[in-house]
Amino acid sequence: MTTGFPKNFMWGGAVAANQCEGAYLEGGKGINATDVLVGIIAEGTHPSIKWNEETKRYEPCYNPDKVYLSHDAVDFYHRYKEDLELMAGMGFNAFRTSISWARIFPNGDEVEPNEEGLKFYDDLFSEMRRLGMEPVITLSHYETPLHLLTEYGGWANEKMIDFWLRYVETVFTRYKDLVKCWLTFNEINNLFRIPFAAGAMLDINPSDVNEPISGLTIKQKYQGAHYVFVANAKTVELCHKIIPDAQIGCMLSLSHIVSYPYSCNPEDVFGAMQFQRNHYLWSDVMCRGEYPAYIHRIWEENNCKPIIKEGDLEVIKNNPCQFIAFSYYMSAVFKDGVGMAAGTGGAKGAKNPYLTMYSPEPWTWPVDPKGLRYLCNVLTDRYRLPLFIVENGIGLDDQANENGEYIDTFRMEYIKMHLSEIKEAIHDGCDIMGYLYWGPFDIVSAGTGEMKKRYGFVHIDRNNDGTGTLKRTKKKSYEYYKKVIASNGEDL
Ligand code: P53
Repeated sequence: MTTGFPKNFMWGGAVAANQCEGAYLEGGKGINATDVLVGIIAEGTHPSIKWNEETKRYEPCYNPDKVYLSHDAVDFYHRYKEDLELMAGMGFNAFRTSISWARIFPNGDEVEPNEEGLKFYDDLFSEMRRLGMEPVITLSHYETPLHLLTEYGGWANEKMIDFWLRYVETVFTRYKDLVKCWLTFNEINNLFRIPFAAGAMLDINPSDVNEPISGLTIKQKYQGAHYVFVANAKTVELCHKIIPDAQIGCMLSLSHIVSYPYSCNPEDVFGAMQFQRNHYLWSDVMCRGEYPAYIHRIWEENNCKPIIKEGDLEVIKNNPCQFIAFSYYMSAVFKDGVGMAAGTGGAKGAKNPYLTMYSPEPWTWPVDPKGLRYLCNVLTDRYRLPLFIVENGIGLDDQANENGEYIDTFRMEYIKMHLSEIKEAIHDGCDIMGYLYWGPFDIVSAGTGEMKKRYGFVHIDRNNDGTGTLKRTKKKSYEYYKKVIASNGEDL
């Protein structure tokens, strides 16, 4: 029985290329899906694209009244050495970021990769290693080249599998000595909810050109999901072939699994289970290697069974993920007849009377540390696989006091409460690989596209209107997290 954090526990933080790098047109990079969004939830169904009657294609068309903060973000592209030094100062032994696919294949369908993009990540990953951090690399964090959506319809099209595998083979081969821990698709269980970004899908023959996403049918979405499952399995296979000593996992947004029945009314209990299954589906397929029993009725009743080619199920069966990486921010409740959404942009639906809503309006969400222990336990019961918490954190509107200090007390409390429950989960028998705090330096919010909603231990001077010096300043939580890591989680 293990009590306390294991010796080889991975301590660190996580970001995504599109939320921190900026330099969105530098180094030969192409436009990707998130470049034409202000925020994923805020603008999810209205990307900044316009239909061109002549070419019969969508093209980027930025709204002059909006600020696309991700285009410059916090300039990690040029300042990563300074930022990684700061992270090393807290004792990080792991750091998660993503490769922006459009830096490697700007349009996604080229045969030859962009050397400048490859070189950037060579330098970045080498710097992480030099500082003693294990690179944990997400292959796709909402960064699909836009051209693959506008030209092919993205994952609604089977051709995506080959474009994806060319990209994956390129980066596995290039970074095989530097990167030994890979994540496939970030929060892929958001594909249905956020089809443009998380699903990288677009209707290329729209009936209404002003609604490029809402035209997607449920059938197209399940077909896209199937292509993603095949691609995921083939990625796992390639990883084992090219980097035999690497580990590869799936990545899911699992606040959703912690959707408690609102009451003991069987309608609430059964409804909560059905809701959770929308999210379990992804790990059931990617980790157990087969479609679960409950999917067949869903396919039949919604007439949305995907075309499954000969050999697909075998590939999926033979190449399960080795661990489950996930994000966890909050919990939710399922009440029969009440719509719900657990989201970092602000929780909707029935409220849990036992939990307090934290973080400022409009992003309030119910903080639920014990929900994380619950989640680790249900995942362990269901899969018996190692778990990797690769996102957890709190977005606050941090303001400097009169001395220019950021005293982010609630962030420290939030971390302490969650780490205490992780410790309990380890004691319960869960195999937990590590804890990566989300946004260890301030970055652009994925959900709402703001800078104002900050997660960092390091403040970065950039504002919602795009102004700011980009100066980096440690907050109080910086010293706290440093102490936690130095004590291997004993001193919370
Ligand atoms: P922010 C919702 C929408 C988009 C991304 O979220 C999300 C979620 C939560 O399920 O998930 C992750 O920035 C995501 C990160 C993101 C983080 O949540 O909206 O993987 O990219 O930044 C926090 O506050």
